[in-house]
Amino acid sequence: MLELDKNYTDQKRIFDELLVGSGVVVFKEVFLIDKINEAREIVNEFASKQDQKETHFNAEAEASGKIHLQQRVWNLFGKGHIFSDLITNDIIFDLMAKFLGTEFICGSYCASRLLPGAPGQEPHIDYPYWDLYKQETFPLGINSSFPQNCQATIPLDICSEQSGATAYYPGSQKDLRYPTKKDDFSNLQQMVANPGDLVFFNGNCWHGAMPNKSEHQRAALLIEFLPKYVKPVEDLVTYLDKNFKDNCSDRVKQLLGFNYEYPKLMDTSKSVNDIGIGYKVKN
Ligand SMILES: O=C(O)CCC(=O)C(=O)O
Ligand SMILES: [Fe+2]
Repeated sequence: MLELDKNYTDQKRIFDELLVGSGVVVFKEVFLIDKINEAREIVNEFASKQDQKETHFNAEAEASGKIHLQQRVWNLFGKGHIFSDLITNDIIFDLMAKFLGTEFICGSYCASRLLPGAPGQEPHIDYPYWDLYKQETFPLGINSSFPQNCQATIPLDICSEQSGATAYYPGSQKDLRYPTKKDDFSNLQQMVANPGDLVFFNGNCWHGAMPNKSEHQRAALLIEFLPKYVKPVEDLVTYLDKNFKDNCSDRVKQLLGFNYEYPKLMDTSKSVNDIGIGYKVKN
């Protein structure tokens, strides 16, 4: 895991780490603690009061009757302005614009809260390949030669080995494959980080929440970033009211996919032809 401060200059080193290095980069002390605490309070409020929500990679927790210790709060854009504030951070926009293209979007924005005793998740890869175990539903020759995902984690509590910091298997992102029980996980590391830090990892890197063996909760914001053309896992838009959609910042509009108009109802679309370099030349 490459550890940097927020005044990094070498983007190439970061992208190499994500693509062909360990797969994980952590920036230390990016966010003000007051802002993290504001987000944490809202997450805790929802997680404590809401019914158990859909979650994933939790077969073991479910089988052992401990699923209630692994909580999710979804659709964070609509749960407080602080979430728009955190996700539009300059480091995120600087790096993701290069890594996934300038019109990159957000595919999911949730919180993952592990209460003491939570058993953790099965090792997995993230969207758009998270059901890659159904290999026949994916294209021939699929590979990890370029990124179609980047995950960001913003710890709200101390993510330590003890409290269940996300585990990862360094370098596993290079070979796009869903991990199996036969794989050797002896080299597992954990994304140890503190509130205020910002973690990026390649979603092809085998990873998963670890058991929370501490006495305190371990909550983190989990963000999925995607290139503009990948269908997101979470419907982030329907949840939001008109007021939010009209008044959110340009960065949030981009993250919600408003800048990329497809799929479009071509049959009723006004006849404006602007696709192709021929039109670019004319303008
Ligand atoms: O909560 C965590 O530590 C990781 C969660 C995760 O990887 C996922 O839900 O896909
Ligand atoms: Fe994951």
